Amino acid sequence: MSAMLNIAVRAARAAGRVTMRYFDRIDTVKVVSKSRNDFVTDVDRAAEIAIIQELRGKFPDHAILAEESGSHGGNEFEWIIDPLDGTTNYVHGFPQWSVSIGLRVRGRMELGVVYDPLHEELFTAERGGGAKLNDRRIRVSSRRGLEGALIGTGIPFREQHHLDRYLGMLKALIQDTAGIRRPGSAALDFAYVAAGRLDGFWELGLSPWDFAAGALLVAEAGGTVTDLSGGDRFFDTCNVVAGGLKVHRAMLERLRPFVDADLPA
Ligand code: 2AM
Ligand code: CA
Repeated sequence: MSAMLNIAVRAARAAGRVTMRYFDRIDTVKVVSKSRNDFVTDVDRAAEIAIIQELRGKFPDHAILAEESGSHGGNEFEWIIDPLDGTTNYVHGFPQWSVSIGLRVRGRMELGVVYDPLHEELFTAERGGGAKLNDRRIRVSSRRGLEGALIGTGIPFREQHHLDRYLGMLKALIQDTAGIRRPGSAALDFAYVAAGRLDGFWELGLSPWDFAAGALLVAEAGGTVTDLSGGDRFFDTCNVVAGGLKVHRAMLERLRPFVDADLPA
């Protein structure tokens, strides 16, 4: 493991300790609404501080983009951080949430860590080095199409002007697959695609910290990650489709009829 990945893992574990400390006494945690259906707690903030302290201590010149504290300027090395992905699950005691840390250098993802402290699962990837779960190599599923596929997604929760369009997509994929899951932590959904637990995943209107690390995990596990048109502009559109090559291709085909000028790819 490279020294940088090592430090990212240490930062993720520090955040994991913060989240675990409060998970079995959630009733003591104050929940604040950032916007409609978008929540933050002191746990999110404390976990983010733990990550930034760890990274800033080693890399004082690097830039940071973090969900709760925004953008901290720096050089061309940019850490993209979600200290607690799946806060809604977390505050309900629903055991599906994670810590996500990615490093982007001159616009290209170089490393990614998604950590699920509750299940003690650490997903890591470095560009060119493959993807791992707790130090064992993982690969996307080799399924050859949508038949029998298990697909993850996220239901639009904040802005719902694309809801009908999303429901059309959902219907198309429900009809052709073995099932759809909406676990609630996008970062972890990408990690599950990387590990072959989900054959594919799509969601509209994500934020970069939801997918930065996860997208690299999928790519390094042999999968494909694109925007809705099959291009690589998902950091701009924040609409993301991921999966093994064949499942991904079939998903794009089913989603295409719902993409037009109103919904950028
Ligand atoms: P968050 O907990 O870090 O905000 C995908 O649905 C992503 O949207 C999740 O990873 C989650 O990340 C975010 N999200 C924010 N509010 C949500 C909500 N009310 N329901 C589902 N997801 C939400
Ligand atoms: Ca978050």
